[in-house]
Formats: sequence, structure tokens, C-alpha cells
Amino acid sequence: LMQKGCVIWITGFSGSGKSTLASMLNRQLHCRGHVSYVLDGDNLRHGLNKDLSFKAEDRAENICRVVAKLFADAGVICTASLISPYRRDRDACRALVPDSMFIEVFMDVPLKVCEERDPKGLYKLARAGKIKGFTGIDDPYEPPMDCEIVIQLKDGKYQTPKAMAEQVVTYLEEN
Ligand code: GGZ
Repeated sequence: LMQKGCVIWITGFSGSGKSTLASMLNRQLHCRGHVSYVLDGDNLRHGLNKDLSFKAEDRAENICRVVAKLFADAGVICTASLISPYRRDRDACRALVPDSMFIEVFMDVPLKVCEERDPKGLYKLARAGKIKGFTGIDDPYEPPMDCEIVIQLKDGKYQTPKAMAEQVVTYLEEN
């Protein structure tokens, strides 16, 4: 089975649906016979990147380590799902692969909606000052200015994982 590797880089707030999209996308790609895997920020931070904090330098390092791993796996469709709040860090990753092989996906979900969902109660802790430097609360997030795919809410609600993944798969098939 011959396929070209590529990087699908999903960026957005905590609670915006990055991990949900990443795992559904992975499933749909497997079903189509592709070799693919997911690198998820929250998972990596329990393992490989356990020593890293959420300071700007460490958020950058977090990303660099992911990219190092991507290089080790040429030929695979790698989906990276990280908040990756800084534009310069995402652009640095983009610069490491041929441009057509880097697909940046922006989860365009307003902070208010992510905060209402608050699946792990982290926004609540951040608002209470119990987590410092939380993205969107007291730490920056720079949305992409020109990315390949934007995932939006539909009628103010999250789309289904299936619909989101299909939007990405369609892009891959057409490009
Ligand atoms: C943002 C934080 C923070 C702070 C803990 N800021 O939605 P989650 O909970 O399950 O996943 C988030 C994860 C963010 O890790 P990333 O590696 O994706 O971030 S980055 O790309 O910015 O390095 C969130 C949780 O960790 N979390 N503290 N202060 N998110």
C-alpha cells in the first residue's frame, strides 16, 4: 500500500473538539486503508512530554517533540491535536514539511462555547485562579489567519464527529 505521509495539525481551545475530531478521523482513514495515527497534546503530556509546563517556551517545546516524532514516521498520515496557541510555533512546524503536506485545521469554536462545555472542569478551575496560564482565560490563543480547513459550529452547536471528520477526508481526497 503506497501512500504519501502528511501532517494534519488540529489547533483550537481546550474543549473545542480537537481530540474528538482526531480519533474519528483516524477511524475513517483506517477504514479507507490508510496508515494513520494521532498525537494528542493531552496524552503526550502524560508521557513523552510529562516534564513540560504551559509556559510559552514549553508549549513550543511540546510542539517540537511532536514534529520530531512525525519525522520518524514518514509515510504515515499523522494527526496532531494540540492547542498550539502560538502562530509562530505552528508556522515553524509547517516550515518543516513540504507545504502541500501540512494541513492546518482550525476548530473555530468561540471560547464561550468551550467554557460552557468544560468537559474536565478545567475552565472552572482557571476562572477560580486554581490553574494559572490557562489558554483563553489568562493565556493567549492566536487563531490561524490562513489555514487549510476551518471547522465551524452548525446552528450554534458542535457538529457530529462524523461530519467533522468527513470534511477533512473530503479535503484530503480533493487535494
Ligand atoms: C491549556 C491546559 C492547561 C493550560 C492543563 N492551558 O482539553 P484538555 O485539557 O484535555 O487538553 C488540554 C491540554 C493542553 O495540552 P496541549 O499540549 O494541547 O497544549 S499546548 O499545545 O498549548 O502545549 C487541557 C490541559 O492540557 N491543560 N493546563 N494552562 N490547557
